[in-house]
Amino acid sequence: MHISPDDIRTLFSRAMSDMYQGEVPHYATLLRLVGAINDEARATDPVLDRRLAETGELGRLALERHGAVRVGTPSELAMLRRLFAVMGMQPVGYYDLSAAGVPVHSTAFRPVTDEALGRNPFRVFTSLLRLELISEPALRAAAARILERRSIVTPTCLALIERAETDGALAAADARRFVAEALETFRWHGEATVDRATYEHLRSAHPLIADIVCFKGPHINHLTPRTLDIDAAQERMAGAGLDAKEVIEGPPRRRVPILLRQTSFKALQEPIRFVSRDGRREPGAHTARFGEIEQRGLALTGAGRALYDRLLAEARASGASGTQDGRAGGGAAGHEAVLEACFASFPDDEAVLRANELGFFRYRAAPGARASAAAGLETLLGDGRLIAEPITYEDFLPVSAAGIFRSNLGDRASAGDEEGESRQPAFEAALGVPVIDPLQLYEAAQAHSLRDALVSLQSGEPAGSAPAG
Ligand code: OOG
Ligand code: NI
Repeated sequence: MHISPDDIRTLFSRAMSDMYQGEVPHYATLLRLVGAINDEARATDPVLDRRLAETGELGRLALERHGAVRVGTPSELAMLRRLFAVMGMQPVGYYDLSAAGVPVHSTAFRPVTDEALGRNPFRVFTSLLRLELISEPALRAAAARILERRSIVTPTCLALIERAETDGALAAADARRFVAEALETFRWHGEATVDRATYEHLRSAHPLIADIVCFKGPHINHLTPRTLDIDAAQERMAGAGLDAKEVIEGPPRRRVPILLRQTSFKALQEPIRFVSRDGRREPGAHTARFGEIEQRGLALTGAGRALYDRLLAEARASGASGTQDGRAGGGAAGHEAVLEACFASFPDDEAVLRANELGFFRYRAAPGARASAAAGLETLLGDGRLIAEPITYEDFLPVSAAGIFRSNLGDRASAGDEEGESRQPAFEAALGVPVIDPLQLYEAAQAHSLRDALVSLQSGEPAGSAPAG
């Protein structure tokens, strides 16, 4: 019996969560905190609770999380593309973080259909080191040589990936073995593959380079559960013993949440061991792994996103410095006040956001409602026969991601990459396929839902049960 990629993804995301709770006990604390806050948010806001149930978001809420990993070479990135494909995860979006002084570019592997997202939206933000940004030629060559020597998937994992590729699916027993083997790729290894001097040298080029190059593989560096109230989470993190970053990344708090707001607890210092020339193990410490929380809101259209980017840039220019170094000029409250003032011109009402085409919406027919093909959209929405619900943003934000990276790398500021030219073609060549444009996915989801809703209004049947044709 074959098992669907969606089910393999759920097995995998559960296994990753269990593994990370064992590796980073603070993550277990974070999960408990988010679970409690989500229960409270649903209890105090029945409208929100009903909508979560009606849109199918409730089922995925407790499952929902993203992870992040970093690889060193194009072939490692291509290998992860094949591994994630077994679980129905495709590369969506391109994020260039070098403009923010972080020497990587990234994509997110995630499910792409409404159905698969509804089952389990687990995503992995995956970054590829840009070795060419190491300016010292000898160090660059050394890093490349170290990376050449490692292989990030086990032989059994590779065999199972190949089987899934040839057969188009995995049998249940193979799927379970695949999940167990895939975990090995992302497990933490306290043993560095290099000596202390090499580690320090790479670290001095950029802490991220040492994290990517000096270990056996791309250890998972955080997992992020989804909360319904990130302000409450931020407030209560310290009380739960978590060292929260100073400000929440992304848009300000709003009545209609948009895009993505994120906060994190700072990376832990973990013991590691270096190899030394005489074969002995030498103790050291490494700081890379952390925990993050996010609140997801409305997916914005191209126009909505352009407005978001402009207002965020204005906020940063006028002193909301959280995204610069994790610290706000006037403290967290000052940061939030500047953001809110700058975002005052961003509509904060669902109907206005929809009418101005700033966000994407999913349409459905009210139960039992009928309408002729001639009735206009606004009429149907106005009299309640047609219902529009915000489509959840499933992706990431480059400025926020840079802020998250930075707050976990000792807030190290470094010069941006000055090249004007896009590196997306090079990234896609490494990946072996083009990345999917997230806007096209949201547009298609909106268009399909509207078409189905209108069909069902005309037939009086839910779209799924209408006769094919
Ligand atoms: C990835 C940081 C980006 C997010 O949620 O924006 C990220 C990393 O630290 O590797 O996870
Ligand atoms: Ni993250």
